[in-house]
Amino acid sequence: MASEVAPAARSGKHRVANVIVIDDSDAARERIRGVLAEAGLFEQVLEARDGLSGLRLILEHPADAVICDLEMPGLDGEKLLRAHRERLGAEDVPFFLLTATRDPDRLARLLRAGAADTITKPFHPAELLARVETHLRLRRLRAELREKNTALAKLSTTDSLTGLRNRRYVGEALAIEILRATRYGTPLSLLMADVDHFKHVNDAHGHPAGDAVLVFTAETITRVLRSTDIAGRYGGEEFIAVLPHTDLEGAVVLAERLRASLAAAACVVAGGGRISFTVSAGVAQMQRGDDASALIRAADTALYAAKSAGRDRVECAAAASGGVDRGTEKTRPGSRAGRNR
Ligand code: GH3
Ligand code: MG
Ligand code: MG
Ligand code: MG
Repeated sequence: MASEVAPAARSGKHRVANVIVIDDSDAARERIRGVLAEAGLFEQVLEARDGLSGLRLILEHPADAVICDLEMPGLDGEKLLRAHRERLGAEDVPFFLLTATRDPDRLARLLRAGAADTITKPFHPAELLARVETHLRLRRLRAELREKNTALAKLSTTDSLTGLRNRRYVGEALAIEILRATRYGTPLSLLMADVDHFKHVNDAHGHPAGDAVLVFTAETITRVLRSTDIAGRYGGEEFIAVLPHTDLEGAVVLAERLRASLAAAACVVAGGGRISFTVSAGVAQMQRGDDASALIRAADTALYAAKSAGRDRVECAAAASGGVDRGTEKTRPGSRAGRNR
């Protein structure tokens, strides 16, 4: 049994989708419907005249509020309340119980069971509305709070210029991926890339053009990497990517693809100018016993080797022999650089 509430509903300030009204008294339901329609709180009123069809409504229709009679033959309001509490996604939906009882213990039990409020029968329209509105307002505020928290969490883990993850996020993700790789014995690699002579880009084309190059680099990184890789801006013109399930060889292929892609492309900046630039990259594979900073250090050493060897190239930290030493190996014409620990 469903009834559209119109046209009074259209005037509601904060209308939400629907409310379920369950009462074995036709007169009571009619009165509630009238009060709700007058206030225009809901788009739709779904009604049930007994506990069983009320239960079906509760389980089948996601509601924004439930107003339910406590005393009904068969399934009473308390049983429906408990069923509603268990419905997935209903945790935040206010459930009101209408009751003639004044027994404080009973009322307390209903509130403890999760009722948003109890409303004494025979109810006064203004009181019913005030209680319902209060809980709808609280629900709306909670939803806003959740949204703001999500936005804040995103903000606090995102680099505002490039939209990539920031250093803090990647650092934490790396620590988790190291634990995972250690636990499951899967390879894990880390890539560090740095724009070559970036200071010159800023000097020659201006800071906004430099920013555009950073955004362009970030977009290329996102395109080249797998969706399971975790890429971030490490600082200034330095980028980092955590590569789960990737050994050194795979990481070199990826880094080389990134390097070649950027070397071949040009970044178009405001005014139509095109800026060609290159990056150097260092990659390292996690060795037994590596923590996040050891792995970052290894990739950074390889990056430094790529810079010393002339830039626009990829270098990798050599796999450790016996877990003691890890040098770097060239992948394009370049130099060897050692890393001892
Ligand atoms: P190398 O090839 O050795 O990496 O030289 P480089 O010029 O790229 O490196 P250097 O560390 O000397 O300079 C990095 C420059 O990056 C200096 C700094 O002003 C610039 N920079 C850092 N963050 C930003 C940013 O957000 N936007 C812009 N446009 N420039 C930035
Ligand atoms: Mg009744
Ligand atoms: Mg640089
Ligand atoms: Mg740098």
